[in-house]
Amino acid sequence: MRVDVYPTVLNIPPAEDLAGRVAVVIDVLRATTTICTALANGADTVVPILTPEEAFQVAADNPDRMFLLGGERKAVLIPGFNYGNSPLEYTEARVKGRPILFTTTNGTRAIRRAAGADRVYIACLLNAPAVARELARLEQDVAICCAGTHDQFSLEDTACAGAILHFLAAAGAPVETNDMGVVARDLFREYDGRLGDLVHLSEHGQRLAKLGLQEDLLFCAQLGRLTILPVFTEGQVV
Ligand code: 3SL
Repeated sequence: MRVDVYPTVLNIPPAEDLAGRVAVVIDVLRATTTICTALANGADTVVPILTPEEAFQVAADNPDRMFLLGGERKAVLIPGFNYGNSPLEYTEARVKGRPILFTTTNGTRAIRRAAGADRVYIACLLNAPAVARELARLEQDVAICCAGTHDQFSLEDTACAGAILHFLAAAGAPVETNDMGVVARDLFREYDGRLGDLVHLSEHGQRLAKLGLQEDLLFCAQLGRLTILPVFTEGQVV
């Protein structure tokens, strides 16, 4: 199977190039970690939305659905939203059974851009081994789509892509990858066992640390904590 890694939202191939492939979207800090955590804690669905205005509109148009609003701009809570983009906010007590309209700077854009693939998985370090096992089972070509940060390469998303490649190899999958995939796999192997260091070293990690979000960094760096396989289908992640 062929597994290509794309480092930023801008590099995600157009729909016609994703057709026939499985996509995996990664935004370790913090959108896909938060989505996986919310769903693991029983959220009904997470709807990736591009702008806060659109989120307010969808909520106003569907009052019966009792949407929660979550996400960030510049890493902080959007005025009028229920929750920000910290996975620690999405506890079972708050989200169980609730649909969430979710908008973030890079992550939700990446998810929407990957929509042309046959199937779109949402991944982070928490569920990377489980996602790799699923890809090995499917035996289909894969596009690993890293969100990156503000259209730049990010260490943490690349390492997560590398973790998926590493666990695919461990599962015995015969994988061919692109140059970005080689870099990603080597980066993961270099930091395996100390992913917390990598997340703290990353530019975005340092930005979040300055905002006092060190606990988020520790949480997002946990490899294999979850086994869920969230899928983006018909406009929502379930
Ligand atoms: O850009 C995004 O999608 C966010 O995950 C960024 S932040 O960690 O909330 O700053």
